[in-house]
Amino acid sequence: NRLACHVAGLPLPNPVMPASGTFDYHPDVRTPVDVARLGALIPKSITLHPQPGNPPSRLAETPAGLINSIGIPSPGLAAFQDKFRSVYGGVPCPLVISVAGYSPDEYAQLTQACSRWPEVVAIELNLSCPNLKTHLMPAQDPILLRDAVQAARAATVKPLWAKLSPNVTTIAPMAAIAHDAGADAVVAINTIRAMAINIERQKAILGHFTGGLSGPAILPIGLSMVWDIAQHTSVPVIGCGGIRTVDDALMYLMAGASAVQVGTATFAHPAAMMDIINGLDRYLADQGIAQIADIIGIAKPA
Ligand code: RRO
Repeated sequence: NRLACHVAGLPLPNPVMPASGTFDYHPDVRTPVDVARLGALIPKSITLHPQPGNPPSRLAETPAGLINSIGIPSPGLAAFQDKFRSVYGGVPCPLVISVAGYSPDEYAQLTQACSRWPEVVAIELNLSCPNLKTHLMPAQDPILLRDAVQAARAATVKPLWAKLSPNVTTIAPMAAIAHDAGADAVVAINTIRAMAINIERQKAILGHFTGGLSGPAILPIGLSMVWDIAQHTSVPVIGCGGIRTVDDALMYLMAGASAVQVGTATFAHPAAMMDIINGLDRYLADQGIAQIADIIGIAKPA
C-alpha cells in the first residue's frame, strides 16, 4: 500500500481525513464517502457540557469563501459517551476524537474520557475555534496553549494532535510550544477570523457577527504556515486549509505535512476525499514513488 503513512509514529492507511466538523459517520446513514477508505475519521469537536451553538445565521458564502459561526453545538460528554458504542463501535477506519474545552481541566476530562475507547487512535485538541464568545483561543496565547496541552497530556497515553489557529503573529513558535507541552503533532490551520455585512439590510451576515473563513482563499495561508512549521521546528504537522483537489493535497505534503484534512470541500462534496485518495495513489504510481513519506517536505525553491 503506497498510501500507508505515519503521523508522529501513528500508522494510518492513508494521509487523507476530513477536518473536524465537516463530516460525520453513522452506521445507518449512507454517504458518498467510503468511510473504510479514509485515513481517519474526526467527528465534530465535543465539549464537556451540552451547548446549543451560536444564533443563526451560522453560515455565509461570500466572494472570498465560506464564513462560519457555528459555535460548537455539542451534546456534551455524557450524551456523547452514551451513544458512542452504537455509533462508532464498528467504525471501519481509525477514529480521532476532537475535543474543545473552556479550561485546561476541561481538556483533561474530555481527553481522559475519550481515550478509553479502543477505536480511538488519537485525540485532537481543538484549541482554535474562532467562534466562542468569551474566550481567547488557547492557540493564540502561549500560556493558554501550554496549559491546555499539558493538562491533556497528563490525561492520556494516546497520541495528541493540537489544532492551531492562523490568527497568530507567527505560527512555528506555537507549534513548538504545543509540542514541548506534550502534543505529538499539530494541525495547521483552523479557519481565519472574518466578517461580512449585508449593506442593504445594514446587518452582519452572521448572527455572531464574526466567523471563520475557510475554503480555497485560505489555501496559500495554510500552506505557508505548514511550511513555516516544517522549516523552523521538528514538529509533525497535519495540513489543513482550502484543500479541494489532489494537487492541493500534494502541495501540503510537499510543504512538509505528514497528512491532510479536507474541510470545506468535504462539507460541499463529501466525495472530494475519495477523489484525493485515488489521485494520490495514481500520482505515486505514475511518478514511480514508493510511499507517501518520500514526498513529504520535498518542495525546492523556485
Ligand atoms: O463550531 C464552530 O464554530 C467551528 C469550530 Br469548533 C472550529 O474549530 N472552526 C470553525 O471554523 N468553526
